[in-house]
Amino acid sequence: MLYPNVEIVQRYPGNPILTPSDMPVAASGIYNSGVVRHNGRYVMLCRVESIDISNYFFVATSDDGYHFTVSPQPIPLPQDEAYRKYTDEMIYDPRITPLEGRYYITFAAHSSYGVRIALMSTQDFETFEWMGFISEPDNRNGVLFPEKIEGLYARLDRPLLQNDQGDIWVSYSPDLIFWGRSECVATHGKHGTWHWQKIGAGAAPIKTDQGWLVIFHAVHILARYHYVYHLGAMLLDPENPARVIARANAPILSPREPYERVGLTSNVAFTSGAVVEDDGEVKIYYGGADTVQCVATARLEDLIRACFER
Ligand code: BMA
Repeated sequence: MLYPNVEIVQRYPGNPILTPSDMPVAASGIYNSGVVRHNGRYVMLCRVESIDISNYFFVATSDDGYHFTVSPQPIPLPQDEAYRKYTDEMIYDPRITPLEGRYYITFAAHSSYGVRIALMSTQDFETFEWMGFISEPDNRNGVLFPEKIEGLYARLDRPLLQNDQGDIWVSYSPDLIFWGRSECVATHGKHGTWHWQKIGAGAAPIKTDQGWLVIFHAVHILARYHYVYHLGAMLLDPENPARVIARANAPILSPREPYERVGLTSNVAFTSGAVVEDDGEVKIYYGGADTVQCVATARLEDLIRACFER
């Protein structure tokens, strides 16, 4: 099918907005960051990979959502054996959900046991409460909904299938620790499509009058080995997020600019944060090529329309 040559999502001309050289430490890459608005400012939680390939989360703040200042020290994380056991290879893809007056941060924790979803919370991005691991292996791309649904907390996640494939699922919890009633929400596409290999939710689902808007990443494989990460959009039923109301048939953004195409991993646009402004503009934060942090904007109504028309 042919689509009109119209950009629904527009890249910020000043991209990338953060690079390894903006970091207070020697870094090889800044990956996909979670972003929220807090006390009138933008707060970003950046995954920074140090030159010795260890991972840290740094807070960065901004008045306008484009120019960020990175804190000199990474945020404190637990140091005990129970934490280290499941995180000793990598921590990554922090996503932030404002919920009941706190910010809940989900991230992927990688170890020889596989990858699990970890949870912590904060009120001020200065002190953090560690809440534990909330999935078995192999599951990641976990993100909480910003409110309870039918009396329960809800999250999207992405259990891994064989051959590194994966679909988006939803689970529910009475207390954010014990999760169940899991259902598959959306599957990866047929062989040969842009979402053929795997899909995973990005920023916290955005509540709209047409349902939950989910901006997700989707992967296809090029020339047998090369993964290409696109951004897509779908709308979920407000009361039953296991039901997809509409899903865009084509990506809303694909790697095109040099900062998305060339880096530690080529051809990656991967989102884990979005901010909706009062005037209906959505700032979509995404990592470029596993090396730099970027931002793009879209109109909320265009993203919703893309779910039905694109
Ligand atoms: C995914 C995650 C992301 C990364 C992407 C592309 O599996 O690890 O952090 O950006 O791969 O390498």
